[in-house]
Amino acid sequence: MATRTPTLRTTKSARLYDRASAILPGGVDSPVRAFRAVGGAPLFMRRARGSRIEDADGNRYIDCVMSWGPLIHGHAPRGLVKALAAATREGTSFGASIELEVKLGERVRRLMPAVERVRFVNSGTEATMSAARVARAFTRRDRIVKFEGCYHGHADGFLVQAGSGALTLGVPTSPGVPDALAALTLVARYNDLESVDRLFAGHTGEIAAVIVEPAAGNMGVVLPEPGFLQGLRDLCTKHGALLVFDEVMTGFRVGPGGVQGAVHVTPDLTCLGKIIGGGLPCAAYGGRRDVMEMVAPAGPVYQAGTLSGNPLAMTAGLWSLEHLTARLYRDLARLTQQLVEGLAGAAREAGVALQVNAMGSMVTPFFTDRPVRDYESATSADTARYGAFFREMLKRGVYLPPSQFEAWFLSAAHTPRDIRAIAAATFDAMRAM
Ligand code: HOZ
Repeated sequence: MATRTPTLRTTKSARLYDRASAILPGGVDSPVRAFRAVGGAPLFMRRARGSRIEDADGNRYIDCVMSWGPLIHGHAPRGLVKALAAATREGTSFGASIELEVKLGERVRRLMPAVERVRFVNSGTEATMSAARVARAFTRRDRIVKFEGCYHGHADGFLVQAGSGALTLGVPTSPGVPDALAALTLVARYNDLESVDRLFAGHTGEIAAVIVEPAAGNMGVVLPEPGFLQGLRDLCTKHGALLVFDEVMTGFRVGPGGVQGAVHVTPDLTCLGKIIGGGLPCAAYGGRRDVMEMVAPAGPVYQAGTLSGNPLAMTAGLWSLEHLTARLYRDLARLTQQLVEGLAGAAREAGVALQVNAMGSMVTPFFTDRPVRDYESATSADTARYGAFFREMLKRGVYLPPSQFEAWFLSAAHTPRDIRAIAAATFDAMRAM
């Protein structure tokens, strides 16, 4: 695809945003959508298919956001749409148990054997919040260790030095989180086992769990260094704390078994979201049988949900997991490699300092000349440059995450041609910035 002339008419999006701002706080339902970190008026989308998304004004883009990760098969794959239409005819919600929950649960356990028992919920936030409660009840301890720049949804205890939208908006520790609760969250440095060791040493017998994105996606993509995850496993075992992998982003994304399957480190609990719902609201937490048996009604830890295990979400999730093949991951790995090389090559030619991090089909180009391995190096990136890049790419028909501190996602619907177009647009955009 030739890169297009850089003009963009967004009159309808602008009008919708005006209306939205009079009813929704900040005009959006999730902060990153407001484009505050990249400037320019936010887009309203109206339809998407395959690797393409179309805004309210009819502009079409190659989509590198892909709904932030769930759409590993692309937008609206025919089979999924058909399965959902059939499921809808049978009823949209029962608030009662259905066979699909059992099927999806069994499928999750096949792909991720550490998930011996699973509970379906509606969002990643619910999954991590519930996992923390279970870990506290199981260990009878209150403190949780998280990592600077990791994001585990917006429950109170996790909005401490958080990544994703919280970092983008400059509120990594949000007002409204009571000090008493924030004090129970201890913060360590990603890829720094000593910082975790120090926390265990300073809080003997108090730490219920260490929660980590085993490959971080919410400060942009940051990879675990060799030995980091195994080191966390060993420290947790030594100190009687639970290891919780937040694989909301990476689960079924970096491989069928998530990061845990790729690096052979077994967490006690795993949080899942995104792909597990195939684009519908669905998430889950699960893990060791003895720990999960704490969850009501098997045990005393209360957690419930009217729409948990919803038939449409289960249908989409099951379809999505049933279509994960070795070939899909091979193709995605090739496309990702092509994208990494395309971005790096374009930056080199344009004389722009860029570090490209990638795992599975998640990619982040950081505008910095330093290798990015933790929060401190991620935040050394030039966010103003990313904003300019984002706006130039939009004009050239490529829709990127409207923040430096997010992952780009590829899907089975992207083609080598799409990637060539993204690389060509990158070169043009960098020259125009
Ligand atoms: N939590 C998602 C991944 N970082 C982004 C979605 C959002 O904040 O709207």
